[in-house]
Amino acid sequence: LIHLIQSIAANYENSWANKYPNCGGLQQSPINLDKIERDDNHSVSVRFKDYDVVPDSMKVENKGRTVQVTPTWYTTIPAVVKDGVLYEVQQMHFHWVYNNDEGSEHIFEDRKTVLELHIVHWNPALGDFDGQQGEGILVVGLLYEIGIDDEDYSNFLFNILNYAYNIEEPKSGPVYIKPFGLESLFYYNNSTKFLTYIGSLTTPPCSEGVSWVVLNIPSTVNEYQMDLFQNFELHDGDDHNNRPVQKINGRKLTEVPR
Ligand code: 1SD
Ligand code: ZN
Repeated sequence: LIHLIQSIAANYENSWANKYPNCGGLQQSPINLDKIERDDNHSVSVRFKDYDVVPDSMKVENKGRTVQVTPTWYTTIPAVVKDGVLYEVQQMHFHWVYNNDEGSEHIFEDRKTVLELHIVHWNPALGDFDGQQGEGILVVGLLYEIGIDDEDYSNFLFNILNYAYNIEEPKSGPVYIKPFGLESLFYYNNSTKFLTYIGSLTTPPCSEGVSWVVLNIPSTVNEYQMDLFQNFELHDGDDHNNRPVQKINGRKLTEVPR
């Protein structure tokens, strides 16, 4: 029985396409960012707007499939402007695994890193966000690798993980944490480029038309923080919440200087 449960957990993403046809589509995420052809003929502009505005509240929940942080701003909502289109921050969440160091979703420079943060944005001109629309969603992806510098202890992950023990169970929370401006996510990150391509949500219904903006250099998480992530339990005893890389099918990536 244990084997059966383990194999169901290990294969949970394989059957998505039966129920959610998009998951078998041609523009899926994540991908191996090394293998996608660079498009040098077109340029893309990416600008972060009001990322320094501190939220009025910040809620953290174990959603069963991930740990999600939902900030609320009463007045100014931070956004990403891509090619003149505004996408406002909705929530952020993480992807990781329990048994090894390959918890990220995207592959870059030949490897998966230990953790990947997604900051999900929505274009409000298209109506209300229901979390499932592909077109109109922009996700900023930030990879984390294990690092040992002291700075780690002052970074935002520490804020989020401070109350981790309250939300270890799947579908638990929320806890409210001390709000921080999202700009601080990038304080110790030396990325020089944004890697942009069109893909999908990495969870069902895998809607396509999602704009991905991935930073080209990982941030760091320390072992202690990563242990706290690995104490969060996922639903159905899942041992990971990261999807394998998907076929590129002729898509191209545009590099944008940061
Ligand atoms: O996995 C998340 C999912 O939880 C939800 O946040 C969705 C947006 O509504 O986005 C996907 S993902 O593609 O950002 N991983
Ligand atoms: Zn995600």
